[in-house]
Amino acid sequence: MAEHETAARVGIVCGSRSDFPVMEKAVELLAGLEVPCELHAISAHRAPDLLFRFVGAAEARGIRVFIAGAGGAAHLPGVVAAKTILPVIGVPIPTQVGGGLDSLLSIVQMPKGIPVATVAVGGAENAALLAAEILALSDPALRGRLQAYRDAQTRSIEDDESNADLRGER
Ligand code: RP5
Repeated sequence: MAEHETAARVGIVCGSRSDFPVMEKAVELLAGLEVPCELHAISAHRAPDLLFRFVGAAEARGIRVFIAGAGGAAHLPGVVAAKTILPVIGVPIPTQVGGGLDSLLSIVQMPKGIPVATVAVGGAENAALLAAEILALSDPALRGRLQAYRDAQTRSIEDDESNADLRGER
């Protein structure tokens, strides 16, 4: 578990430590936006009771959004969503099956009634941005940091050397 000093607002969970290289991209992005988060490896099928305890206690500890990553028969995000009314964002982990098509379909094809917002295969950065956007609905300072992130991203493209001849057309 990686825990920041202040209470986590985003709970990040994945099915295995082998998912950490993908999920740590979300941790890094949230840290840049000054959003406290925590990262856990809790398999939904190997440790369901621990997963239920984690999800059940999370809201009282300050968590407002979950990011859940899993690969293969990726039921973890759906199981998390089944146990909470907080928003859940699913991250399909790349696998040997079509680059992670199995994970993508497992997460995106949630039957009606229990939604999981699904990002691209390996798309942990977008999961972090979406989580931050949800939190920013009630956090103007975070909204400002998200806008600054967007502006910097746009500037880096406008300032790219390949676009030098287009600068006068701004
Ligand atoms: C899933 O199975 C995990 O999310 C991981 O992506 C995949 C492989 O898990 P390990 O064999 O690395 O534990 O549950």
